[in-house]
Amino acid sequence: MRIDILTLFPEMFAPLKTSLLGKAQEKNALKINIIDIRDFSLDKHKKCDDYSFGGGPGMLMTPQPIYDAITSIYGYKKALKIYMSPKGETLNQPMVKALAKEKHIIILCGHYEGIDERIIDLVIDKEISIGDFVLTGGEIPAMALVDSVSRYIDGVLGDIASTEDESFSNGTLEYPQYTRPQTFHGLKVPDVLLSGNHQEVARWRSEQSKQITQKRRPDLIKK
Ligand code: 4FV
Repeated sequence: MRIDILTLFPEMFAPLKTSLLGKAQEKNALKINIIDIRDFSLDKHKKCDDYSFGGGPGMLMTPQPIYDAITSIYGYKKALKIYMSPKGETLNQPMVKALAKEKHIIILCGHYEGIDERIIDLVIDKEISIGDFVLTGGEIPAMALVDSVSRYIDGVLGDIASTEDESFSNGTLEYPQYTRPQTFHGLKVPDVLLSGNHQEVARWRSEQSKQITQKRRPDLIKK
């Protein structure tokens, strides 16, 4: 998969160069390209924001630098063009799984009060939100989307099976997990997990998932 990210703050994306995502890029399992929108501003001072027509607090990102940046990307017409916004569809695991099937994704990060609406009319296919709260910019939401989607790309996770038996993989929350030592501060690992009886372990885990999901997220069970 190829991912192009448009931002006024390219330095914020260092996290994507570390750990699993960093390694995946080194072995070309994933191509992430960060584009500085300011490079496309035709303003003599490279200005990329201005006041809102009709008044109101804060600044808005101007359309020209964004439009020229997006349309400068090779294949942008065929790519899925996403704007991270609190007004978008809320990201969840089924959506992440669907996005992972895309060949080319372009993500636009807003900042300040947001962007000129005409960019959404002209070049955006989908608005996505990471939750009902407001951030200072779309950069952290974009990283959350890239990280979650990348887990479904071959060559990113050590074992793609990790995506099969985890929270939300089957609409429930994940069961508790333990590793060595068997006793920690007096707390013992449940005996069933030390029994070697895989059937019993699977039954215990499924029962735990049901109970935890019922207690913490009954909405998932209804769904
Ligand atoms: C956001 C969210 C979000 C709104 C104005 C950036 C901010 C500022 N994006 N899910 N929640 N964006 O709060 O995606 O430009």
